[in-house]
Amino acid sequence: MNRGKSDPVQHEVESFMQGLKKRNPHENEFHQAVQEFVETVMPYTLDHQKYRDACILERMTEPDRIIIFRVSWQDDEGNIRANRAWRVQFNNSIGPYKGGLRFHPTVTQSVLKFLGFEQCFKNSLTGLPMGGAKGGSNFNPKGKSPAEVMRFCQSMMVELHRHIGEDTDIPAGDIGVGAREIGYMFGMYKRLENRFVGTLTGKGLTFGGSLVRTEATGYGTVYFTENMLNHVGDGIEGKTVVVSGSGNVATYAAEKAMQLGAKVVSLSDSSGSIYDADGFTPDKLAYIKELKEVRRGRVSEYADKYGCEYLDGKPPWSIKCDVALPCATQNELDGEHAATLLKNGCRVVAEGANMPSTLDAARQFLDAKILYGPSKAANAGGVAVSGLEQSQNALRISWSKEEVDDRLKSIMKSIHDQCVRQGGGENEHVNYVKGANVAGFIRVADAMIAYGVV
Ligand code: NDP
Ligand code: 2IT
Repeated sequence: MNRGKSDPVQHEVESFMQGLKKRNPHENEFHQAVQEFVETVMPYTLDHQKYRDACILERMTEPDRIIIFRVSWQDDEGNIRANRAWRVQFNNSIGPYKGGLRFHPTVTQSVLKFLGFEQCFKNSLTGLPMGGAKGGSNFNPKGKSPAEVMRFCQSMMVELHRHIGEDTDIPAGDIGVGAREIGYMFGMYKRLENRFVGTLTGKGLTFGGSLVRTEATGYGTVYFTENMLNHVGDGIEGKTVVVSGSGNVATYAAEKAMQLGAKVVSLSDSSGSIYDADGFTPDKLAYIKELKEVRRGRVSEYADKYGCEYLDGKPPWSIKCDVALPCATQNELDGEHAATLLKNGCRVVAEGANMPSTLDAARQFLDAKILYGPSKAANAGGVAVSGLEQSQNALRISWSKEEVDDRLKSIMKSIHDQCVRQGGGENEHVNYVKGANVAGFIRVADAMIAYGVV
């Protein structure tokens, strides 16, 4: 990063990106994810000729396949509706395809390709045998009745079921897809296949779900944050934490940070942010979970009820904090937000969401040498426990909460240590972006080389 024009690495990155943009026009999110990746991995491949000889970066940025299909369904008034859905099966070199499904009006092929691409390296970092995939639809669940959501999920599965399987591709949740939607989709999958197998993860506890999967992404992000702080002789206890989002990842990140003694002062949704200077309590957090998950309301209702500050239409990055945990969506934190966070003394950023920081924001965090945990590493806890759910399903057993939580902690520690190995030395400042990208890359790339030209 920040290299001059004459730098051979910069030259390689630019010419690689030129080709990628030409092959994938208008896919800005995909370009962004690949740019961030190749900036750190290109130098490694220049030092290790075998990856260049095998054309690994060119092959790795081309998905194995993309399935695109129509989902027709009927709303409560009897109107016929049609949405578009995708499954991007990106790379299965180290295990069956694995990754979430997102239901949101902003879903496009570019968004799902960036998510599927990053998933390959995130899954690799977990050390579990999982390839990378992502899917979803531009269906907007907001304002839909439960019956409409059910009909959409069932119609989606009527097509999706032929492309997935417990040893082929195992979807899970993401934005707009939680326990309710996984239940509807698994019910239709089981009916169509007449088999009870763990082809989806994030299932309910009575039908093959794993304890701690619901909490795993948010908890994992905070375990990773604690690992980064411990590495420099510090800890999250007593720190002021700002969290964005108020969905699955955000609420459990807030919960774990509070359990470890931090003061969490904000959460947000797509309409605005709440700033509770006193900090949340378990009761206040329970109110937010019920508000967002059951009543599907807005966080502004919290501000009304508890009389705290509400930042209408704004993200929470202007709030003074030690630790920022972006847990809502991609590009929610731009260069201006990053400058404000740094100016206000924020020294730790860990990404619960996927690619929440723009390239400009990420560069500022790297230049300022703060503890910056990128999404591939920091939010891998969710898919890691999905992998553990698959193992439990295959063995037809269920592990206890403690057993799963201990495994989650040790996976997050191992991801942290891989980042330290590849992104710095024991006593140096760690570049976690470089560490996560290179460590994730090596496992996938070496498997691809072992297979020859396929
Ligand atoms: P949820 O649907 O549970 O919650 C999403 C939250 O983000 C909501 O508060 C939503 O607000 C907010 N949000 C969504 N889109 C926008 C937007 N365009 N602008 C501002 N806020 C927005 O999703 P999750 O918590 O599961 O996912 C959050 C992030 O974490 C995503 O980036 C996802 O890819 C990532 N992630 C999720 C994992 C999982 O296991 N679920 C695993 C790893 C990463 P509103 O209510 O207004 O829509
Ligand atoms: O982005 C992600 O890692 C997820 N949405 C979770 C994927 C999974 O398969 O559990």
